[in-house]
Amino acid sequence: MFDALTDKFNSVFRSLSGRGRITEANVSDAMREVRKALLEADVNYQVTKQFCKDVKDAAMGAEVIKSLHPGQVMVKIVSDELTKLMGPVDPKIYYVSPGPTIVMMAGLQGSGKTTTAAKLAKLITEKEAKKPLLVADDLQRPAAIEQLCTLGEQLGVEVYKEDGVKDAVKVAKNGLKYAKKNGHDVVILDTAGRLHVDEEMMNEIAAVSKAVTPHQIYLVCDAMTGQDAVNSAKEFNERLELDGVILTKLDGDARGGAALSVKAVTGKPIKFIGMGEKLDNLEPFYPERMASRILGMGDVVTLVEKAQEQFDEEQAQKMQAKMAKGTFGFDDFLKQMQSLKKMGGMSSMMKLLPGMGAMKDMDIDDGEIGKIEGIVHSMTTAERTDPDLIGSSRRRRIARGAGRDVQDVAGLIKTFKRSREMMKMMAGGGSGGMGALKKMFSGGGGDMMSAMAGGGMRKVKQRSKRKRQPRKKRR
Ligand SMILES: Nc1nc2c(ncn2[C@@H]2O[C@H](COP(=O)(O)OP(=O)(O)OP(=O)(O)O)[C@@H](O)[C@H]2O)c(=O)[nH]1
Ligand SMILES: [Mg+2]
Repeated sequence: MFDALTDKFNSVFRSLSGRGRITEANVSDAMREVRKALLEADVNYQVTKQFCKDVKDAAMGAEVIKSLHPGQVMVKIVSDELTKLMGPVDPKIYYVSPGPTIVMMAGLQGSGKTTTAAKLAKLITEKEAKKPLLVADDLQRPAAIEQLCTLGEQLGVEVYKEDGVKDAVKVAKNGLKYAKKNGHDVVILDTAGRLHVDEEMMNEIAAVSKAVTPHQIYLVCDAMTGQDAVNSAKEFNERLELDGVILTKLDGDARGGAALSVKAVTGKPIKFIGMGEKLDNLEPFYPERMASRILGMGDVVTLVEKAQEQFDEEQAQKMQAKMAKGTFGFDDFLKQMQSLKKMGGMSSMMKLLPGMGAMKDMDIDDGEIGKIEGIVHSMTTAERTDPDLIGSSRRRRIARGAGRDVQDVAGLIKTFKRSREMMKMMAGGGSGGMGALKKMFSGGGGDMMSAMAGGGMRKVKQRSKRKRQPRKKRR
């Protein structure tokens, strides 16, 4: 997602890092690059212009925190401005009482209305324990009713339909009546789409809207159509009382233009995002998370903020010197873990790491650290300083001592060595303690975390590996 933008932002931030201070000149240079990248990503021209101005103003006014580096301050500023650009949003669905709450989907042909109606039905059934009714109110396309019925069947959600009828207002009204009679909390209306915004479609959907007065009207937009999606959103917004936009096919949107412009151009927030064809690929939209995704960094901003509160600068400097020299041993490793613990526990930190978002539902027990501690404590002092000493018989001894499998020990040593290599590489940049810490998390975090997690978390290790692939080429 948003690969080009992510790469561009990264190269801009890299060019700023290593400089002592943010000056007007280097911010201007950076912003020229950012502007180009945004326009290439199909972000609306006005939006781009305003965004770059806002970032520049914020950057010029920003106090550069001593322990951070200009590149990082810029990351934070850009992230904040991206968040502002796409927000604020309210990801909650509001229900009326007494029900049913009426939700209407509108949008161009093929934008994903029918699929999204079904996804929404699934979400509110599972997460909010409601009983929705899907109403097949697309009477234009012959197969539309059947498509919705198939989806309804898959979900076990009832679909209201009338075969051979052409009056969308009538079907909507009857659907609502049916829902009231049968105790449905929510009615989701699937409507017809057209190739372009045209009078006939607008009249039909406006008539349906007037007849049943939906509580929520969502415009479904295909993110892959970029500016076209934004322009159609503008037109729909002029004719209907939109409550929000559902941006679909973000999984296939490599540019990000629509995601970034929709709110600024229409004034309507993105409420949900479609992240795939499967029915559970619908997520509430969070601007700060999207900003992090665009910047390709997990929620590193929060991580840096947290680290800043908790991290011992002096200790960090020492660690960094060791990392740079490659003399970072298992004892230092344990110290790092203890720092992490202080920052709020492994599981909460994991969620903030780049590429680890997928694990947010997984419960990572801080006890995992204990297992690694056990392994490290079974090593001799010499082994902790120089893991190269550990051959197969020592591995067996350590495993016995820690009460773990030999593979667990071997796995920990292997990933530790790899992390150490990476740290050496990254810490060489001459940046301060925080810089090293941040880089470690944003670049080598996967390895570091896998190493920390050790044998008990092989599943996690594989996932983080897969996710990390694209980061490599940037370095
Ligand atoms: N990759 C991806 N595909 C999606 C997403 N949402 C919908 N689609 C696909 O987009 C295509 C069109 O989706 P529909 O739900 O039929 O679109 P529609 O707006 O109802 O189309 P009409 O009824 O013809 O106006 C289908 O192949 C969906 O599987 C998404 O978030 N990601
Ligand atoms: Mg449809």
